Amino acid sequence: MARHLITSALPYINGIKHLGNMVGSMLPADVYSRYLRQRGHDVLYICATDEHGTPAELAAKEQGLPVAEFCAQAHDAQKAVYDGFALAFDYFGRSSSAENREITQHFARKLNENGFIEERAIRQVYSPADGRFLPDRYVEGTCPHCGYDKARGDQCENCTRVLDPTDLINPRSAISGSTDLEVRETKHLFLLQSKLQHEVEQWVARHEADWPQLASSIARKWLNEGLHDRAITRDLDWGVPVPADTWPELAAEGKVFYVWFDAPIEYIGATKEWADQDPENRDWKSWWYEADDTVRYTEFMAKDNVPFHTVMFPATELGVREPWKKVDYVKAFNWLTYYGGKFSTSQKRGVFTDQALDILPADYWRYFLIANAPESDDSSFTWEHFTATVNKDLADTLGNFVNRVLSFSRKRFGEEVPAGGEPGEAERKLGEEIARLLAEYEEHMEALQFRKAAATLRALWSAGNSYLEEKAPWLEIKTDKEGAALTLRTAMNLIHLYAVVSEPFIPATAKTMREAFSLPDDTAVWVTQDEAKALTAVPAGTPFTVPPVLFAKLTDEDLATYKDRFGGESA
Ligand code: B3M
Ligand code: ZN
Repeated sequence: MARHLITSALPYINGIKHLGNMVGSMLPADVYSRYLRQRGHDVLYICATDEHGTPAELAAKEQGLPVAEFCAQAHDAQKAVYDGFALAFDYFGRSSSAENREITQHFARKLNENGFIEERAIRQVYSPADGRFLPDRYVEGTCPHCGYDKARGDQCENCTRVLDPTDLINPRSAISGSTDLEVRETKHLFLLQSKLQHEVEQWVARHEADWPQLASSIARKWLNEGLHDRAITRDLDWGVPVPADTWPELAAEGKVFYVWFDAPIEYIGATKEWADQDPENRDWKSWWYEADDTVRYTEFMAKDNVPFHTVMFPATELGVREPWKKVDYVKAFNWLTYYGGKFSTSQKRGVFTDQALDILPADYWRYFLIANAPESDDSSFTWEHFTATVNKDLADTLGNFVNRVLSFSRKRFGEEVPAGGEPGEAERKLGEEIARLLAEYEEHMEALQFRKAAATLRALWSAGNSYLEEKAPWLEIKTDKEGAALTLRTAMNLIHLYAVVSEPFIPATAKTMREAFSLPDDTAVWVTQDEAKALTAVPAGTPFTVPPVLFAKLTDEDLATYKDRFGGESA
């Protein structure tokens, strides 16, 4: 048994996330966490809302709310959606917490003591019309690299390059739209990443062979371009304040840390929040500080976040010169597109997570998204693909199997699992096949190959269908009642096995399947190879009920409605 620390990229507070965000971070982290818990590991899955920075201030402004109030509401709104998706976080925190403030300030003091922070006077965009400095997203303009005309001062959404507001061509204020901008001098703290380049390189070199190629290639690219010293403070009202004991002048000017400085620290902060909420979790530090080899730390994120997690946050952690746990495995994702185009929060294109749950229960989305996760490449969401997958895999292959077997058995044998004769060649073959697929499924899950795992899960469901077609109990019963009973008992055991092993993907449906059987003591958390071969966990005589249809078949009319509501093509 190992201890698994798992984090998924912290969703920005500025709005409800779309399906692309969900599939690239929180959902696969949840599937993985659930799987590891079922396999008996000690898992701590931590996430939080990322609440600082200009996106939060701008979103609050748009809603006419004070930032703190906006964030509190937006946090609850996001949390409700994640509950709806059945994301089983151990804790879902807030980067604006007191815990994060404390740890972020501690990190900054330590970096300073160790010579990795320097105060520098820099030139910043100032807007006389707005009466303030305009950091990051407060400035918009044309990207100097790709020419995209809605680039923001911190990063170009189009080419993903990290920018400085003064880089933008034709800059304008995102608050007032004013183009009357000037550049003024002001003091900020710089993290001297260039001094840490060598150490980060060595650290990456020790780990990259284990990482997926997408993560290591991005880390390499950043290291090859060289680590630059970066301003880690901003002129904003909302953020972790620069500690006055160390930088009295900057603190008096109201400077706060840059959101990307405190956001990854919130992985630690949220763990402390978790501990502060419940005295039973007091050992929080053992996950992070001087953590021994039994703690394996896995991070989930989309590819635009990879540089921050493979290079910059490790640089921060290294520079602190304290034994904070660093990531072991970086699971990075490409983009999920909407009909080949971009999902876009700012342009409201695609399907948002709250809308998705309005349409259909979480399990439909969880399965479809993971089965089509953009792992080795971008993948495209289309309503055609979604409805076809739901109908084929969920409604036919799994749902129909479950209902057919249980209803037929009830009709012919009553409300208890029938006994039937001794298993024969068909059952032996089936058991072998199920055991083989289960081993394959475990292998893919352990390798964090989610698409392959989903495909194998589907193959497990299919194997049940093939068995049923081969034995055809509805014909068998006419000549060999005992044989039909055996077939049905075996099929019911498959249903129970599906309930156990499908749980990471479709937890609600898994629960329904499991609860169809009144087993006196159903504590099975996983299925061993021997159990998979035997298929006898549900013995004859077990009372059962027939659950309502597990997955509704989506009609052409449904498809037309979805396309009509969300647009069937990318813009
Ligand atoms: N909030 C960016 C994003 O949501 C950022 C991730 C922070 S992870 C520490 O894509
Ligand atoms: Zn660009």
